[in-house]
Amino acid sequence: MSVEPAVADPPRRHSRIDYWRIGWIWLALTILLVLFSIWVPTRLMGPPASPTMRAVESTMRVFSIAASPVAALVWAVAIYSLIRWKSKGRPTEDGPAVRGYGPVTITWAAVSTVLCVFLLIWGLAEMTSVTSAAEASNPLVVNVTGQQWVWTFSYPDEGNVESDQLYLPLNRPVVFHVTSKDVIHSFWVVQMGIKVDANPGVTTKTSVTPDKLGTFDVRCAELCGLRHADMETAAHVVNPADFTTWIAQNGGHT
Ligand SMILES: [Cu+2]
Repeated sequence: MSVEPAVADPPRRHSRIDYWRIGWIWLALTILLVLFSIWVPTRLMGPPASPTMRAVESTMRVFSIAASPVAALVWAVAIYSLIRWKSKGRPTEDGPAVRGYGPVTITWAAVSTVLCVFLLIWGLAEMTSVTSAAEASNPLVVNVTGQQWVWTFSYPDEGNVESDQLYLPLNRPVVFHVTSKDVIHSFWVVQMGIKVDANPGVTTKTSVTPDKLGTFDVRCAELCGLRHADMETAAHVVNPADFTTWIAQNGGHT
């Protein structure tokens, strides 16, 4: 019985990692992502139509900015590695192994902790202010019912007027009582910054004070079947006098 001679591994060329280059890529990406965070995400939903939406936008902006250097670091290492160790054909060796290094681990854990605590405190404070602002006295109650694939709104304190478009008076707090007739939907008034699940057999609540005249988007934000994408309607914010007129025209009273 013959023993195969052991084949020695080819000598490894341990290429050095150029930390400065990674640093420059990180810095450039961080700047790009911060600029993106400031200008892009909040503009995708149109001008805000409530204090809630303004609070949501500032939270989106702050969270995106805080996440930018972290995302940029991951991308910088990935981009550097792709370029530095790119291989044509079958690779014959791996890149240099990165093993545990105390200071990096400690820095990483400390920065993550500070970021998480900051986001938690900011998030809780914003959530509290948005909720308390919307729970003002004398709110208009609107019952919202989702079903495949339409929204129905009714006004229980105004003679149960019913409509497939949402009408709201300017600057009056509104409380939405949301439910569904079939599957789970999600009631989303885009430019007002409110979104809540519509569950069959359950009533969920959300509230907002619209502070801008105009027509805004109501959408379903939960995949609910074939025509989910068409499940949208309009929210009209009108002057209080016009709202009273609209209620009266539809057989109700304020
Ligand atoms: Cu849907």
